Amino acid sequence: MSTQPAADVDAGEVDRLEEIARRIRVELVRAVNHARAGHLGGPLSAADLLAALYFHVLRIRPEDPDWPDRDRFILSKGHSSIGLYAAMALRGYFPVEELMTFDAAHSRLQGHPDMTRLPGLDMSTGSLGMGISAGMGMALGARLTGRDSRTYVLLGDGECQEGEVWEAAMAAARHGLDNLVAIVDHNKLQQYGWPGDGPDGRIPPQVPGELVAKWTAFRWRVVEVDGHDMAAILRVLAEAGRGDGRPVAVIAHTVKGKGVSFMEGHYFWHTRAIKPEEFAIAMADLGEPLPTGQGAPA
Ligand SMILES: Cc1ncc(C[n+]2csc(CCOP(=O)(O)OP(=O)(O)O)c2C)c(N)n1
Repeated sequence: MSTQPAADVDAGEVDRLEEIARRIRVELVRAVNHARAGHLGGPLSAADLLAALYFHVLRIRPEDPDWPDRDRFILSKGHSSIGLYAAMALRGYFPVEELMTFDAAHSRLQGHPDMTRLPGLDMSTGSLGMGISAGMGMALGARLTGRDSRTYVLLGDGECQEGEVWEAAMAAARHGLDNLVAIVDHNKLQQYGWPGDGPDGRIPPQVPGELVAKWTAFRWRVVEVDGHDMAAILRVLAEAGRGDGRPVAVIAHTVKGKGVSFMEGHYFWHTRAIKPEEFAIAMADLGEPLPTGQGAPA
């Protein structure tokens, strides 16, 4: 649940988006369970951000995905594709049932986003670090063509270890791209990490405060937000991208595996096949208990 919505955020809209985020989580866990493969921890940590973006922030037309004046969205942490697909399906880009084709050889819904297959994707991603460079180019392109279009890029905190992220960050600041918004899903875990004294016995990708310091040093405007507090997310994104001559970095504090009790905060749920009894618990956690006898624990 979110904290008390501020006066500037409509409480009904917050409730609507929280329910959509819950549905995104349900659909993505179902699809990964069905595929017997795929990522879970990262898509679950990003679900609230994706709900806010696809159902409130982005100016998009699912029925006209190539609309030239649309806002652009790039899932730079492309391994979280199933979260993006769930948001897109619920928003009307394609039938929700198609999510069950996730990761199949001939599906449009590949393990990593493929813009040559699925209309509505602005970029193919999966090789970490590249999405923000493409987003920088799109933001520059919007300015050169005089379009009032913003570009939003969702990155992982582990991904921020890639040097290319900082090349793009430096160039975006140099060009004063205040139509560019980078959102970092700061769940403090990556794929395996390194054993150590941190969350889940791992060294986190950054020390506390490091991302704020680094994006600030690269001359971006930086805001921090609880990435599971819908009202706070809406407030922050309402201001981002309407800038003061600087690109904006939103550091969203999140929990890997958010919403599924036994996945929360555990790096090994980055990607793992779900057992039937685990699937039943996950669905119950997400408010969609399975009918008795369908994988329910004894
Ligand atoms: C260039 C590159 N190196 C390695 C990988 C393999 N890989 C996929 S996800 C991942 C961890 C990413 O961690 P983070 O960005 O924190 O993602 P999240 O925790 O949000 O899932 C790695 C190393 C990759 N996709 N691309």
